[in-house]
Amino acid sequence: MAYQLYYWPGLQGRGEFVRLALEAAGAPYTDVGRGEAAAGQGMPALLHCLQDPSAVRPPFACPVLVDGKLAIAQTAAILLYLGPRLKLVGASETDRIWTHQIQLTIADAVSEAHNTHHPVGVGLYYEDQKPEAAKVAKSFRTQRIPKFLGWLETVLERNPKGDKYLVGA
Ligand SMILES: N[C@@H](CCC(=O)N[C@@H](CS)C(=O)NCC(=O)O)C(=O)O
Repeated sequence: MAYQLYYWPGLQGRGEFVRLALEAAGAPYTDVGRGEAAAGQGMPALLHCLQDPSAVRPPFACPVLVDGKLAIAQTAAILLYLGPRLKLVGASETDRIWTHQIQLTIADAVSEAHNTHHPVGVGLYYEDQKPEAAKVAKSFRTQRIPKFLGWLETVLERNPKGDKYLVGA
């Protein structure tokens, strides 16, 4: 059965991390938020997924991946689930947990990038926090991006199986 991805239509955002994995593996999936409401998809379906009052384990935010009866939120958790199923990660626990560490670090970078535009409040408009955003953006550019990218370069260089992939061959 095809996977269902629930993510905001019109932006790549964190949904893209899940799309990239599904696309790389050629896995069948429906990008529900980008579908037509008339076909039971689009925004109504997305909002239902996020706000379904009958969900015992409701997601906090999207992306959400649905596989049959299982609904998983949190990008890194979704990729932890998909990795072995799509054969995008090594079979050993060591490889899988290392890959997960890398993904969580990338998620930290994404969060910090988002924070550069919303340093005072996530719920406030960027226009209302421009001076603070400029300060945070400067330290993000000069300190944090180099640290994240430098670490990823090191991971590539130290991969014993070559520098094409972060983990394994
Ligand atoms: N840590 C979560 C963050 C999820 C998240 O912040 N999703 C955004 C879109 S990229 C959202 O819909 N946020 C709504 C909210 O936080 O209220 C993940 O990596 O999936």
